[in-house]
Amino acid sequence: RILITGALGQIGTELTVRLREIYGEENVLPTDINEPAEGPLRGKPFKILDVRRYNEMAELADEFEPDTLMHMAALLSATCEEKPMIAWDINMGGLVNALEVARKGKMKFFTPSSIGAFGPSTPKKDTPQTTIQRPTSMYGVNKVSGELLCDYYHSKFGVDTRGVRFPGLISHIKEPGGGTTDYAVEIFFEAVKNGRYTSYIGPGTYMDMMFMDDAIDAIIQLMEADEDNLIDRNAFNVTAMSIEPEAVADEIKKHIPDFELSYNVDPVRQGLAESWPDAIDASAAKEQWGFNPKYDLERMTVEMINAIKEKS
Ligand code: VAH
Repeated sequence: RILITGALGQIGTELTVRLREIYGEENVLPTDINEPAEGPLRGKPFKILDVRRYNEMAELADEFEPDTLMHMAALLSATCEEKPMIAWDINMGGLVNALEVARKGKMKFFTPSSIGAFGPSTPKKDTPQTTIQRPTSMYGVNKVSGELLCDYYHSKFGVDTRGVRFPGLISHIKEPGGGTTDYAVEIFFEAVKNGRYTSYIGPGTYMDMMFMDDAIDAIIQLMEADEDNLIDRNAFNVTAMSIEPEAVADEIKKHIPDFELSYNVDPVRQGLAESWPDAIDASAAKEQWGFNPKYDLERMTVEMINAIKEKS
């Protein structure tokens, strides 16, 4: 039985749907700070939970008795720069509450880190699994701290904590909010709707990205992996592609020839993007639990454009 926080988020929404398909609806309890007003979770079992409230989370766990806690609730990078103290409260307060609930309930635990856990002094190409991590953003501080805290709960208390460093995730079911990589989602929706997009990330700004189906597959694979094989357990680099706005535009033009890309760079999110790696090395995830993404830019573009056209 799986308790999920942040189930209305970009990852949480699709993770909940997939987990219910695999383990049965009655074995998955999605929670978030609001009720689902629309989308695939509407009208199905759901609980309101603010992860900053430890007692409410503990009571929910006592009632539902999960054996696994998937902690997906967090503010993303750009929002964290706007509200750094609220970000600390939610991202770190929420995480320590979730780890405490998992420890006391002897639950298996998952929470995602991010390429945002790296900083300007990290090697930008083929970024190793273990390397310098001096991020210069509140989000990055949260993610590095989170990785270390999850390692601590494993070594100190024996909690089976697991996690990956996600790249930018691209999806059409639930759009992200407040991220730096969100341009790579917006560009597809705008291309289908208006035939043009103004990117807040500048040309030639490479970042790692992955289609959401590959991200959900990765979570399931990691959680089902043999614990004895996991060396890096809480922070596996995972990625499917390293792209920049022009590359996405060129791929979109194969389907929408008149598509036009322009730029209006946002210094805050451009600064975040430039502080992150261009292309990370995912060999540890491949070796330790068989990470194997299926979507490259070409296949993802077909999927995104077809799905968005169907919705409109
Ligand atoms: C963000 N999508 O942009 C998130 C992600 C790699 C970045 O963590 O903040």
